[in-house]
Parts: sequence; C-alpha cells; structure tokens
Amino acid sequence: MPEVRRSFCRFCHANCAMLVTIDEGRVTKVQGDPDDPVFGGYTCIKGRQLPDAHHGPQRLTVSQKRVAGAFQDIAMDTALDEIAAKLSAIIAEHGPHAVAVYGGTYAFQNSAGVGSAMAFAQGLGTRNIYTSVTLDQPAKVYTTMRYGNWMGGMHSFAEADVAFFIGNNPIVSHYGPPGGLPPFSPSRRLRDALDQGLKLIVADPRESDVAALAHIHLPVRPGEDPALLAGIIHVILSEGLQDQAFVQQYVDGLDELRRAVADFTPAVAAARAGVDEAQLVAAARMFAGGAKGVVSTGTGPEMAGNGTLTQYLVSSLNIICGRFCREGEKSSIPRVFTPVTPRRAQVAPPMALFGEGFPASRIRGLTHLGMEMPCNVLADEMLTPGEGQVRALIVIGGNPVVAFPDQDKMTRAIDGLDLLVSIDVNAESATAKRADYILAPKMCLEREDISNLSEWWYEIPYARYTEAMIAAPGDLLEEWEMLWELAHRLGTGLPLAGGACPMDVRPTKEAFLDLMVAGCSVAPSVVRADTVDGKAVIYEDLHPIVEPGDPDAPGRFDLTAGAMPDQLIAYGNAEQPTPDFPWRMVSRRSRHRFNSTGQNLPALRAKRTTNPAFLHPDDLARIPCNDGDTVRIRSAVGEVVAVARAAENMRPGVVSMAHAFGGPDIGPDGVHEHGASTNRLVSESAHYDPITGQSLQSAIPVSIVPA
Ligand SMILES: Nc1nc2c(c(=O)[nH]1)N[C@H]1C(S)=C(S)[C@@H](COP(=O)(O)OP(=O)(O)OC[C@H]3O[C@@H](n4cnc5c(=O)[nH]c(N)nc54)[C@H](O)[C@@H]3O)O[C@H]1N2
Ligand SMILES: Nc1nc2c(c(=O)[nH]1)N[C@H]1C(S)=C(S)[C@@H](COP(=O)(O)OP(=O)(O)OC[C@H]3O[C@@H](n4cnc5c(=O)[nH]c(N)nc54)[C@H](O)[C@@H]3O)O[C@H]1N2
Ligand code: SF4
Ligand SMILES: [Mo]
Repeated sequence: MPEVRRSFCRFCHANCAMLVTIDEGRVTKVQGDPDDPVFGGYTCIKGRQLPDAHHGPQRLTVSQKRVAGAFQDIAMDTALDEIAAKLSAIIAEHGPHAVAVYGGTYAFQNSAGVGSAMAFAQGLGTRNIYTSVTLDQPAKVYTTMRYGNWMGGMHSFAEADVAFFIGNNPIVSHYGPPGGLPPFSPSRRLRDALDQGLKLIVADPRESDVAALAHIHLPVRPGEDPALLAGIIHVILSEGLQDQAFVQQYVDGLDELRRAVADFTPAVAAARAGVDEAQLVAAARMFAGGAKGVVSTGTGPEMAGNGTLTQYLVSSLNIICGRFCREGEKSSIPRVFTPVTPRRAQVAPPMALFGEGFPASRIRGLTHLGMEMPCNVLADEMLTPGEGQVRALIVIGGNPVVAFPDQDKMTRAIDGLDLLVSIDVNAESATAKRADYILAPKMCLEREDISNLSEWWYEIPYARYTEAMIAAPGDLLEEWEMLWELAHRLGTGLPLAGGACPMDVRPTKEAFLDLMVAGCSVAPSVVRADTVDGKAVIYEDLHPIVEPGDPDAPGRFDLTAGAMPDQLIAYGNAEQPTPDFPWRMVSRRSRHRFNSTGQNLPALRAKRTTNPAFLHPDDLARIPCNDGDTVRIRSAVGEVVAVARAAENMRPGVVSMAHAFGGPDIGPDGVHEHGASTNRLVSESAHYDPITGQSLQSAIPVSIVPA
C-alpha cells in the first residue's frame, strides 16, 4: 500500500513543504503540502522531478574511480581509504593549504553540508575553503557590515507597503534577499501583496517576471545601477524625503553621501542609467513615500561590475529611509536554528569581514571573506606554483568547470590537480567527469534534514526536522558523513559550534546537527521531538520583540566607510565606451534548471535543452538573424555560439543568457542539445571587484554576428 509522508524539497534552497508518496521503498510522487502554514501547497516543476531525480537511470548509485582514463565502480569504504591516503601524502609533502574544499550549491541543500565542509577544512588547517556564496552575491554578505548593522533587523516583506527589487527575479529564482520577496509561492504572494496595496518598483534591463507586475519598471542599462541609485538618493535628499529623525539619531556621513550624489541630478543619472527621468523621480518618491519596505538586489547587479558600490548605495538608501524594525516591534526573520543574537533598536558597530587580519590568498591581494576564500582565486591558487599551491580539490555538490569565470583556465587548473574528488549524483557533470573519484551521495529524500538553510526567509519562527523518507539504494553516504570518514582516517578533527565532533564513532545526524548549530534557539533534537506527523513546528513564543537600544553603546551607521562616497564620484567620472563590443550580455536563471542541475532530467529537458540568447526582435533584425538561428557571441576574453530567441521583454542592445549550460567539451554542434557556457566570455583576472574578487559575469560587453 502506498504511504504518504510529510517532508520538504531540497532541489533548491526554498525547501517547499511536500507530501511524499512512497510505494515499496520508492518515491512515486511528490506534491505540495496544502496544510503547511508557510508554503500552502506550492511546488515548482524542478521539485516535482524528485522521484525521477532519485530513481532515474541517470542517478549515480555507486562511487567511481578513474582507472586508465575510464571510470570503474568502487566501494565507498575503499574509495575513502584511497582518498585519505592520497590527501595524507599531499599534506605530508606540501602542507595543509595544498588541499582545497569547495562547497557548491548542493553543499547548501544538505543541512549539514556547509557546516561539515567548514569544519573539515578547519580541522585540516587549510585556508583554502570556498563556497558558491563568493561567486554569487558576496558584496551584500561581506561588504555591507562595514557601514554598521541594525540589530533589530530590517523590515520584512510581510509588513512592507513598498518594495524595490534590483536585478532579482524571485518568481523564477525563489531567491529573496533580506526584506525581499520570500520564495513561498512567490508569484501568488506578490500578487496578494499588490492587491493589498503594495507599491512595487523593479530595476532590470529586461521586463522580468516581477518587473511585469511592477508599478514602475526601470529598464536600467546593465551595470549602471550605481547611477540609478545615486539619482534616486539625490532626489530623496534634495526633496528632504529621508527619515530625518532616524538619520539624526543613528547616521554619520550624510553630508559626504550628499556631496557624492550631487552630480547625479535626475537628468544625468537617468541618462547614464538609460531610464526615463520622470520615472526615476517617481521611483524615488514612491520608495521614500512608503512607511515600510526595503530596496534589495539579486545576482544581476552584483555580477555586473561595481557590486560593492551598488550594495553601498542600496544600504545607504535603506539607512536614510530608516527601513528597520523599531523598539517594541516584532523583529523580522526570527530564525530557530541560527545562534541567538540580541535584537535591539541599535546600530552594531561597523565591522569589516575582509582585509587585514583575515587569511590572505596568494592572488591579486584578495583575502578571506569571513570564513572563506573568494572563489575567483581558486583557479589561480591551483595553477600558481609555490608555497600553498592547491594540489587536491574536494568538490561538494558543485560544478566549477561551468560555474566559474574563464572556463578554459578552470578546466586547465582542474586537469592539472594531483587529486580531484567530486561528490555528485551526476557522473556526467562537466566537473565530475574530470574527477579521479566521484563519491556517490544520498539524495534528499533519503536523508534527515533541518530547515537551517531556508530559515533566512521565514517571517515566523518556523522549524522543520524531516526524517528520511526512503532508504538509499546502495553503498551511499551523506556529504558530511564522507567528510567525517576522511577526517577520521586522516586523524584530523571537525570543530563545530558546540565543540569538537566525536571522532571515534560517527555520530548520528541528529547529534551532529545539535553540535553544529549549538547556541541556536531550539536544538534540532528538540524540534525533532516536537514534530508531529512530519509537520513544521512553529515556536510563536520565541518570536523576538526588539528591545530598547543600550544607552551606553550608541552605535551609528557610517556612510563614509571604505571611502565609498569617493568611489561613487570616481564611477561618475569614468564612463567607458566599448565600441568593439556594443552589446551587453546579462545573466539570468533558467526556470527548468538549478544552475547545472537538471541537465539530465527528462521532464526538464523536454521544456528546453539549450540556454537561448534572448534578444529584442528589433535586435535580431539588426544582427541580422531569425528566431532560432545560431549566433556567434564574442567578448574580449572568448566566444560562444548560442541559439538566438526573440523576446519582446528585452531592453534593446542587451542579450540575456543563463549560465551553467554547455561545457569545455561542447562545441557549436552541441549547442542545441547542451547549450553554451557564458563563462567562456569572462575572466576573473580581467575585471573583478577589488574586495570580493567577484568577476564580471553580467553586463559583459560582447559583439554578436550570425554564426
Ligand atoms: N556567468 C555566470 N556564472 C555564474 C552565475 C551567473 O549568473 N552567471 N551564477 C553563479 C552562482 S549564483 C552560483 S551559486 C554558481 C553555482 O556554482 P556551483 O554550485 O559550482 O554549480 P552547480 O551547477 O549548482 O553545481 C551543482 C552540482 O551539484 C550536483 N548535484 C545535484 N544534486 C545533488 C545532490 O543531491 N547531492 C550532491 N552532492 N550533488 C548534487 C549537480 O550534478 C552539479 O554538478 O554559479 C555561478 N556562476
Ligand atoms: N530556476 C532556478 N532558480 C534558481 C537558480 C537557477 O539556476 N534556476 N539559481 C539559484 C541561485 S544559485 C541563485 S544565486 C539565485 C539568484 O536569484 P536572482 O538574483 O533572482 O536571479 P535571476 O532570476 O537571474 O535574476 C537576476 C536578474 O538580474 C537582471 N540583471 C542582470 N544584469 C543586471 C544589471 O546589471 N542590473 C540590474 N538591475 N539587473 C540585472 C537579470 O535580467 C535578471 O532578471 O537563484 C537561485 N534559483
Ligand atoms: S521552489 Fe525549490 S524547494 Fe520549492 S519545489 Fe521548486 S525546487 Fe523544490
Ligand atoms: Mo547562486
């Protein structure tokens, strides 16, 4: 008899609540859980592929070892023994920095994945720990704390009467930055909010799914968000629309900001940003006119050059408009599995998460961002001889060959390693297929997990502990178990928040998670015990109320930190035309993939096999080519052949393509079946952010000709 049990999806970070139908140890169906108070029955097409993802013929169920150029099955235990011996020899000869660990997006889908990866690297003593966060949106994570941080939390979407999304399309991406649209049935959620009076502004060079619903869509020229934001701040300050009392009490540096935006009059800013001047002014008034709600960005502007400057202006706009939870209000985003920090009506002092005092890479003067090395030094750390050269790489649920800038260089770096281990369910992934060992992991419905990685979106104290729905088919382990087994064999430790992980006998996942998130509001084991019928547990009593600020520690935001006002002035003086590359390529998400995941799932392939180059119909005529023709797209770094598609929603002069398709072995002949890698067009050493290392992966200057 089929049985239906509650769990949650881990195809992506949204963690939608699901009802899972299990028949004879196999998952036969998944559907949204209509009773869940947050998700209310929502799923997307990717999540609905979980049965196929688990049981389809493409899934790797036995680990692989490369022998004489071809893969052979290998028992997990034997593979771990051999890998540990190789790591040991590399460390003995070259030291621990010669081993690097990279946690890709699927390290984040296992609740113990990133925590164990960090602990493994620390136990080993290597500074070379990387995660996809530094490829993704490092400026908002690592550079904005230096202006100060409001301890009471930012306004959440739930209470907003105005929202401003810049280069973020959560209806497809299910990614809502702090204060942005949460990923729970995002389209319905946004429509409901609009029905209730929300005012929506979207800045995006194309009319994205959210832009189509906006009151004001600003089709900003790619990479020119700083001009747009400076113009909006100019209007707000010159019309006195900022929150004067808040600024008075909590903000330093307003005069410097005012000076820096002085030249960005609406006319100048609108011309540089390529938007209508009246629309820019209207957006400024609409945003400042709201009582609650924040401006937030997605990946677009972070990748479009000037990411740090854009995030500075986004922070400034929120700060001068005082978009924070005040004393006596419920704090936003309560979080259950995250260490408890005081929620006070107060600015925590500015703090830099990079630079002096952080481990330095050997490359381009870049340092650790918080706990990790910026991804854009990884290829060079592998290729550059000398002390600390990376010779072994463990990739956990990631695909650097298609996801990192400069594909040829990354491929060369990967191929030159002494040891590449990939933990992946897809032996055909562009990176896994080049590995010495592919370790086959358990998939999500075969695991216990907690909702620690999605709780950054929950507006209520919502917590989940799911049981494994089915047994794993064979000789498989979870990512954290593999790392524990390697550390055990190497005699190194796994330092966790609650102390050292026991290294004699492998702990249960519950015990591991309890140690990993020690200091949080409710321990995972307690949430598990509180769970009834697999449902979410909501700890209403734990929703923090913002306490009064400490009168003895009156912190203030510092809008001059990092000399950002001067950087804005320098940006204003430095417009660089690129006549050889008149088009701008912008990045986007594919609705039917999660980065490169899903390339081998039939129902997703049935929707689309390639990543088209979307262009305005008038632009197709300019190239000239027809819808469906192939075009050759060149940048200063490389070229790709892509399939052109007409799209009315594109800004003229802009071409939009998803990343993580294609691969170094896919030529123009394979573009219809496999797509093309946009990372062949960019280089992390040619154009990068001096703090985060983020390279230009959107707003890429290109030329386009018929192929
Ligand atoms: N040009 C350009 N480049 C970009 C971007 C862009 O917008 N433009 N976006 C960037 C961003 S935001 C990110 S986050 C990175 C992504 O960078 P990565 O995380 O390195 O790339 P993914 O393709 O997500 O890799 C996920 C891997 O996990 C594997 N996988 C799938 N399911 C499982 C599982 O259950 N367990 C395990 N262990 N593995 C599994 C997949 O087969 C795949 O190989 O790419 C970045 N690169
Ligand atoms: N279906 C699906 N969902 C995903 C992923 C996926 O691959 N597929 N990837 C996941 C990952 S790893 C991440 S990090 C998130 C990202 O989540 P989002 O950041 O919401 O990603 P996108 O949907 O690509 O939205 C970025 C938008 O920025 C716009 N843009 C590009 N360049 C610029 C610019 O210079 N300025 C401005 N203002 N806008 C610009 C693009 O047109 C696009 O609409 O999505 C996640 N969710
Ligand atoms: S949005 Fe993400 S978590 Fe929700 S069903 Fe789709 S893939 Fe799964
Ligand atoms: Mo990402």
